[in-house]
Amino acid sequence: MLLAPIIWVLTVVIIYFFVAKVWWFPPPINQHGVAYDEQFMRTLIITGVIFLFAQFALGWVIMRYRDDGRRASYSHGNNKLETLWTTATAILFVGIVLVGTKIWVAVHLAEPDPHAIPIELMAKQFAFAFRYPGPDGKFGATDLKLVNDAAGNPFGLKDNDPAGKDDIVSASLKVPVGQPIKLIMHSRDVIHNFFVRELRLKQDIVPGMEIPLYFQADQPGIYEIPCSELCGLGHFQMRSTMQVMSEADFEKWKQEQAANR
Ligand SMILES: [Cu+2]
Repeated sequence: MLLAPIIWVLTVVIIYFFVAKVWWFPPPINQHGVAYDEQFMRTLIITGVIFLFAQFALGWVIMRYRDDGRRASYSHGNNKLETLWTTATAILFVGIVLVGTKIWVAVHLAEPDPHAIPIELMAKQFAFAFRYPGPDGKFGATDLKLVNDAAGNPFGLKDNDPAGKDDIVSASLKVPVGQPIKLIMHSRDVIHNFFVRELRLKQDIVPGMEIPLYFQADQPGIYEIPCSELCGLGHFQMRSTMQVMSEADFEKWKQEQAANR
């Protein structure tokens, strides 16, 4: 008898935490993030309403059919009802997926912007490194044998390549606000993952592959980049930051970095 009201109260408490947004994401900082959140809310409302009805029905069944001395009766079930709710669920969930796929496609399969600013990312146990082509706009050649973290050369830049002379290597990601970015991702050892909550983006970085990720950040600030693939003992401390800065600050930062080389 008590189980039914416990289930109902728990249901209401759980729904309250979602409606009041007690634990919620940080606000999105681009158009993709807004679209992503809208899709998340649509899914949450649909599944939330079903959850509410299912839990109240569960409590009602517990109350209605509790042991009160009556003889139990056997039921074969109802094929019509089974077919109905299975079909309705299938249509609903495939529908949600189809709507959501559009948002995924816009990030991962859309025509890339040819003017996107290229930035290289090298992930390794347990750090991220970023490389900018410098004022000449060209990435210098690299050689795996030259990779040397202690000497500040995580990419293995070749000293004798003039295109690499002005390359900028940074432990944190700096991007100009409102500009399309092309992040070219590599891993030196195991699978890592690039994740920025505020961008609503998450992409695995797979060794042996060059994975491009296009995005844009429209809100200046500093955002965390935690590695989101369990990549070894030091995984918990593998993180960097993304600083979204004004165009002028970004140019100034690049010049300073180039001057320090
Ligand atoms: Cu990692």
